[in-house]
This record gives sequence, structure tokens and C-alpha cells, in this order.
Amino acid sequence: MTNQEIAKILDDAAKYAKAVPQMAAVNRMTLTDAYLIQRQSITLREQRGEQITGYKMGFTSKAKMEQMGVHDLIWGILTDAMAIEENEIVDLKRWIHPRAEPEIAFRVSKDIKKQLTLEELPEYLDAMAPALEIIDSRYENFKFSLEDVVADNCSSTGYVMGDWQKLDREITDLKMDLIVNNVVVESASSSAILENPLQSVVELSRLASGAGLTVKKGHIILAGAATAAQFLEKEKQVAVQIEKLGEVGFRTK
Ligand code: OOG
Ligand code: MG
Repeated sequence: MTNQEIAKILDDAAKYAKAVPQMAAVNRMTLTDAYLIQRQSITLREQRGEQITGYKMGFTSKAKMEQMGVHDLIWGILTDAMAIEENEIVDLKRWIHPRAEPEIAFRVSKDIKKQLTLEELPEYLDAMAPALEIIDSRYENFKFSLEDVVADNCSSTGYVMGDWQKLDREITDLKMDLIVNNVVVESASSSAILENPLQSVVELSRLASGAGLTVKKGHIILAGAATAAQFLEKEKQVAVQIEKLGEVGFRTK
């Protein structure tokens, strides 16, 4: 299959919430192919009127790498169709086998076109917020290789963010809880994310600029989950609570 054909299959899988088999091995897909396919699948979304709202990093914590069996940083693209309002009631029929994970979001205040250092970040970011990411692999049984998951836009499917806050406090060791119906189901320190969630932004600046992309002013960046992700079930209240940052959640039906 061509990259374009694979992009279409993955886009349809997302559109119709129907899982497909993995495709990387049989098509001898390289990581370069995988990112091209990811980009082509985003072009299909753009042709339907979706707009890019930011980027997400993946496998930035050991918990995630171990849960998914993939050991490399990945990045994907977010669009406005993936945005979920705080406290929105989301119909799970939209998705195949969605999971939620606790994250921190950053807001970009100046175009990023090169690899940044941690020291340079305050010039490029102006806010942060507690966030939940909803991931929904388009592959059967939520199983994939590195190339497969990258081609599938790193399972990106939804995100919800709490109130934006100033970057005026230390965030290297904040307690992050994933809460379902008032019960903490996963918990970790923010240090689980590359020892410092801001390091995710450094890594994204390296990977995106290396791919010739600009992370634009106003874009959001999800730093990657601190804990393993949890499958979503119907009629639940799902929230993330982060020490010093607050909380945000949504409901399922
Ligand atoms: C891939 C996406 C990983 C994260 O935060 O680590 C990710 C997946 O687990 O399906 O979003
Ligand atoms: Mg994530």
C-alpha cells in the first residue's frame, strides 16, 4: 500500500470508529514514512475544515512506555475537532476503545522554529493548565509498533483543558491524580514526565523543528501522560487533579 492509502485507511478508521489491523510490518514502513502518513492523515482532516490547534508528546513517562510496550518519544498533531469542553458529556460511540490519561498543557506565546533549551522556554510559553488526553488507537486491541502508532497520529483523539495559569511556579514534583467517579485510579508525580514536564516542550521543539515545522503562537502542547491510561466506561465522571494547578474533567455516556 502507498503511504496515502494507509493515511486514508487510518483516517476512515477514526471517522467511523472502526478498528483496523496494524500495517507497518507488512508495508515495511519506516519511521519517516510513519510521520509522512501522520501528516497526510492531518491533511485529510484539514480538507474537512479542521484546524491544527497544537501538538502532543507521547511516551514521555516510564508508566506509558511500559503500558504500551513502545520505548521512544513520539509526537502527534491536535486539531480543533479533538477539543472537548470542561464538563462536556461525551458519547463514547464516537470512539473505538478510548482511554484517558492525566497531562499538563502548555500554551505557546511565540512561534517555535528551532530547538529550545529549558532556559529559553519562558520566552515561548505563557501559560499552563491541567489537562486530560483521550487516546483511541485505530488498531485492533489497542496494539501497535512504534511506526504504527506514529502513522496513527499517536492515537490522538481528544483533549480537555482546565483554566490557563501563569508559569510562575515550580512544576517538577506535583502530584497528579486521574480520578473516575471520585476515586483516584492512577497517581504519579509530574516528575514522571521526563523529570520535568517542560522538558517535553524542549523535545517537541527538537522534533518539530527537525521536521521543518513551526509550533505557532497560540498552539497548545500536551507534555505526555504521567501515568498509564485508563479505559473509559459509560456514565462516569473523569477528572485530573494536579497539585497547585487545579483540576478539569468531563463526563461520558
Ligand atoms: C500513544 C499515545 C501516547 C502519551 O501521553 O504518552 C501518549 C498511545 O498510548 O496510544 O499520548
Ligand atoms: Mg498522551
